[in-house]
Amino acid sequence: MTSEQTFIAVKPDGVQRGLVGEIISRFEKRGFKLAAIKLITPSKEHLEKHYEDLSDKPFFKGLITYMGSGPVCAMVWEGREVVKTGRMILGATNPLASQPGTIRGDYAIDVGRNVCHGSDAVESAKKEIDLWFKKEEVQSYTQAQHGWIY
Ligand code: RTP
Repeated sequence: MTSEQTFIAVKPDGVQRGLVGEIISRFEKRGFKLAAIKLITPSKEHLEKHYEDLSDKPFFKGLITYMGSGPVCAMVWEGREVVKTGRMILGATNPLASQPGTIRGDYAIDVGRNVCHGSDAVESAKKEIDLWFKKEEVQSYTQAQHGWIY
């Protein structure tokens, strides 16, 4: 069974609004497995690395300030095609373009306060997981319900 991992974060607005449990719940109920989780207020340097591909965008400075404004709930989720499916669970980057039933489509209206982040590809997920977590913080285990979901 091929499985993969993705990096999902509840951004500072999502943490302040009490949406952490809701977001975890959606991934759990879908059948994905939580491999790592922590609350962290990321430094400017950390965020500049995370968003280095966007450094020439006009919204870059505001994005770094927003993302460093409070605790972020950083997570690693695991399962079959979790990178692509995780992005579907989150919805489109611009919440106004997100379908109802997605996290952004249900809880956000502003692209600059879009509640959550999800890796956009398997390779970037690996880079992001390495940036946000130490090896020993990511757990490897078999879930009791494994055989029922797959
Ligand atoms: P994310 O990394 O947060 O999951 O978002 P994404 O891949 O869907 O979108 P990306 O283009 O990588 O943008 C990263 C974050 O930058 C903020 N943003 N603001 N026009 C704007 O003001 C604008 N565009 C993007 C959003 O918070 C977006 O999630």
